[in-house]
Amino acid sequence: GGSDGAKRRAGERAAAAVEDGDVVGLGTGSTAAHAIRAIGRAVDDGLAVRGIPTSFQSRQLALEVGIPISCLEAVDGIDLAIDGADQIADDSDAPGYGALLKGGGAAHTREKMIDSTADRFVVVADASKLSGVLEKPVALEVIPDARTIVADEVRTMGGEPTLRDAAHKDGPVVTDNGNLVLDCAFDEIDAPDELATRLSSVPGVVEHGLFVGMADAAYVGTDDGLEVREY
Ligand code: DER
Repeated sequence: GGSDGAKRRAGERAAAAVEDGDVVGLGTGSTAAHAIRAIGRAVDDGLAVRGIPTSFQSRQLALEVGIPISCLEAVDGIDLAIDGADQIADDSDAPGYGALLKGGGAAHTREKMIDSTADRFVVVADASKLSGVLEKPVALEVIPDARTIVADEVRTMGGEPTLRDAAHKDGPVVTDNGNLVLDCAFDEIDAPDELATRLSSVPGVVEHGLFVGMADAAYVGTDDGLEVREY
């Protein structure tokens, strides 16, 4: 969903904040891709940066557009991470304001590693991602053998787990880390921090898609402009 123009405005606004010498976390998905392409153009114009990809897809795109890439072990921290989201909690009166649901691209494990360690993490999205409360399914990356015990545990928590099927491959989606994805519907998530803590403690769960208290800002593309949120 969301217009490509809105996604492009969001991605390019985030890319404009990249400074010479920065180590930049390169997010996954179609909105972050606009930021990656814009950074590639800045590199062509002489900007010196190193990119840390969050997925095979973002690494492939970074190579395509000429961003020098590195890895977490080879850098001393990340200055700015730019990443997309599937939903952004946008009720400024709610405790979960600025919480994100991520994982639509099954890349949230590496995304969270990089987004969480960055000095500044900005989300790029179109306005369709804004929601008063997070209410989309929570993506869990799970160890393949653990999918049934994790699904059972999710059900006891009131969630409804669904193994994510691949679109162009028989069988389930397999992540960059060789694991499976359970999409867990919890209806409205009024206390994202509590659910995040509970999901993290389930044996067999590698990572969940709740990013609570992590985003420093959001650049949200609208039909005719851009909205900025600072958290
Ligand atoms: O997987 C993710 O969390 C991605 O950021 C992704 O879901 C956002 O995708 P989009 O920018 O293509 O909507």
